[in-house]
Formats: sequence, C-alpha cells, structure tokens
Amino acid sequence: MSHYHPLTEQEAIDYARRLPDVFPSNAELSSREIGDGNLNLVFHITDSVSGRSLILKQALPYAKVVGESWPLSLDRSRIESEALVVQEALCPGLVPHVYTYDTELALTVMEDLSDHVIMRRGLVEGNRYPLFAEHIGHFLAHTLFYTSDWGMNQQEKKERLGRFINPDLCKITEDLIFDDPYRDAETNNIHEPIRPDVEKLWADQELLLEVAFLREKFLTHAQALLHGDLHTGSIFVTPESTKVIDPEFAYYGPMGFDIGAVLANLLLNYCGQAGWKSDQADLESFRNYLLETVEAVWTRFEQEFRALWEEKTVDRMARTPGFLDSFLARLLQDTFGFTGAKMVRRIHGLAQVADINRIEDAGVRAVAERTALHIGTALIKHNRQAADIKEMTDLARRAVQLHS
Ligand code: SR1
Ligand code: MG
Repeated sequence: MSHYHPLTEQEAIDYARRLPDVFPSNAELSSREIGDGNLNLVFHITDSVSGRSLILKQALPYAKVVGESWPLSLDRSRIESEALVVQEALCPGLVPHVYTYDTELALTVMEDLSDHVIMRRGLVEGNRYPLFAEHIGHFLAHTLFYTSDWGMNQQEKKERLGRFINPDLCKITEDLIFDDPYRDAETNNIHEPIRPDVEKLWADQELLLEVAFLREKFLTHAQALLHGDLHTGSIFVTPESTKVIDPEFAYYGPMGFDIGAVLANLLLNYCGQAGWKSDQADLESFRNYLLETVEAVWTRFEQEFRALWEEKTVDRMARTPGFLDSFLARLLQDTFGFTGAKMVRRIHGLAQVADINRIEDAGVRAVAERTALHIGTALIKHNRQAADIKEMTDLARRAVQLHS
C-alpha cells in the first residue's frame, strides 16, 4: 500500500530531522512552504542552530494551478530527480545537488539555493547577469550533446529514453503550447484588449501549418534528454552563478525546444520592459542587453556543441564533412520555431509570465502582448528560412519599433 500523502509543514520538519547526517541532533528546524510554481509543494527547511538548510520538493497528484480535476502522474517526480542527477554529472555546479529521492512520497531532497533569485524576477527588476549566457550555453551544449545519439552509446541512449517517458507532462506541453493557443480553448486566458489580435492568429493558415510541423517535432523527434520547461522561472541566478532547476518535464525530444525556451523568455522580458522601466535610456540599454544575451546564448551553445561534436562524437558517419554544419543549420531553424511557440503560449494561454501579465497599466500591457505575439508568430513563420541568430534579434527590434 502506498504511503503517499501531501506533507504538512510539521511532517516536512519531521522528515528532514530523520535524514541521516544532515542536521545536528540539537537542530531547531523550521519549515516554510514556498512553492509558487504550478504543480508542486516546496518546503524550505532551515536549522537556526547550525545555519544549515535544504529543500524538500514533493509532487502533488494533480496540477496545483488548476486543481484536482487535472490529475498528474507522481512519476514526474522520479523523472525530475533522475534528470537532475544526469545533468549534474554533465554540468557540475549548474544544477542543485540531489541528496536523496523518496519514491513513495514522490519527494526529492535537494540543495537549498535561496542565496540565488529566480531569473524571471531578477530580470523584471532590471538586474543583469553577465555570466548567464556562458553558463546556459554550456548547460545546453553539454546536456543536449551528451544525451544524444552523437554523444553517448546509442544502445544505452535507447534504454535511457525508456526511463524518461513522461506522458502526462508531455501532454501538458502538447496542449498548452502546440494546440490551445491556436483555437478558442477553455484553458486560454485572453486579455480583452488583445482579443482581435488573438482571433486573427486562429485564422492564419500559414502560421497553423508551421505550428503543426513544430508539434510533429515535439511529438516524434527524440534527439536528446531535454529539460523540457527551461523558462526563466526554472533558472536561479546571481551575477556569478546559474542553477537550472525543475526538470520535471524532462523527456527525449527535439534539442531546439530547450534552446527556444531560454530565448523566448528573454524576449518576453524584452517585450515587457516598457512596463517596468520609465527612463527611456535605461529601457533601451536594458533591451540591448537582453538582445545581446539572446545572441550570446546561441553563439556560446553553438561553439561548445560544435567542439564537443568534433572531438567526442561516437558516430563515425556523423564525422562526414557537411553533416555537422547541416545539423546546426536545422537546429537553428528549430530554435526559431520553438522560440516563437514558447512566446505565443505565454500571451493568451494557461500559465502566463509575470514579465508581462503583472504590468498594471492595461494599455502598456496590451502593447507588450501585441509585440510578443508579433515576434512569436513571425519567428514561427520564418523558422524554416532562418540562417543566422541575428535575424531573431533584428526581428525583435523591428517589432518594438512598430508597436511603440
Ligand atoms: C499546468 S502546468 C502549466 C505550465 O507550468 C509549467 O511550468 C509549464 O510551463 C506548464 O506548461
Ligand atoms: Mg516548473
């Protein structure tokens, strides 16, 4: 019989106290449930005597953001903890350390990162993270290369793929990113001033066809072990450090989906900044910083991925001249498409982003939303022609000019 039940704060303290070799016997533990995401309980446990702390993250058997009417498998918690272990082995220091995983309670005990801030909040507050592009480019290159058929034993990759079958969470993505935003779905949450813009998008056959192609890639293209939800709410930062958290959506999918998630969320912040900065020069400078970061993420990723491929690929045929160049050209195109799709879903779908939907002035918010829809849909439509990351940043700059 399963002992699963959602822990109370007191039960979280009792659980933490029983963990071997973590807290001293005279520990004075306190617990605070700090989960502000859409799906889980997160207990922050601190000991006022030793100053030690840790995180207990427990999956709920339903989507917290909607309620018990949306059941979700607890196995996502195992997937998350196993993904963190794989990622830490490939990118030490870039993910929280997992101390232990409890299958019965769907609970992961992990390193406390509360000296970092959630990147989305940091960007909304106008902070810059000069090492972020280098760190996340490295994370993307190493996790995507070394979990793919080009970077690991191809039979072991098939075995590993089996451990990361994640149907419930993939279904969320399939619906919320690649279907619902393109129809009058109940899950949508449309800010009324932009309803005409959204309805126009539902009728855009060229756009719908490209989204269908991207959806096909998400459904069928098992290239690498993805994080699966790599938005700026899944990244903790300081100016010196980057930590990728929350890989519960991990599965084998198309590499461009993870890269696109990072770029989309930088661009969403770019669209929202007029709601957060009143000084024009400051606004322009911060926007330039965001676009430079978009370019730097791709460039860093490409450099490191290329070097890994050239030095370490396990696939003899992949060394055929021209193959890597073609692979990266197609990956850039996928990245454009997924960046666009990740932007569009955050404007009028379920689960939006604070960068835009917390802007108080409805008019300023609507401009930010239209700009994001413009960039997102243009990236989707352009994806199969894209040849240079600068096309993405040029397009973003033009969209802001047009809508200002
Ligand atoms: C029902 S879950 C909604 C969203 O939250 C997660 O962070 C994912 O982005 C998902 O699409
Ligand atoms: Mg999450």
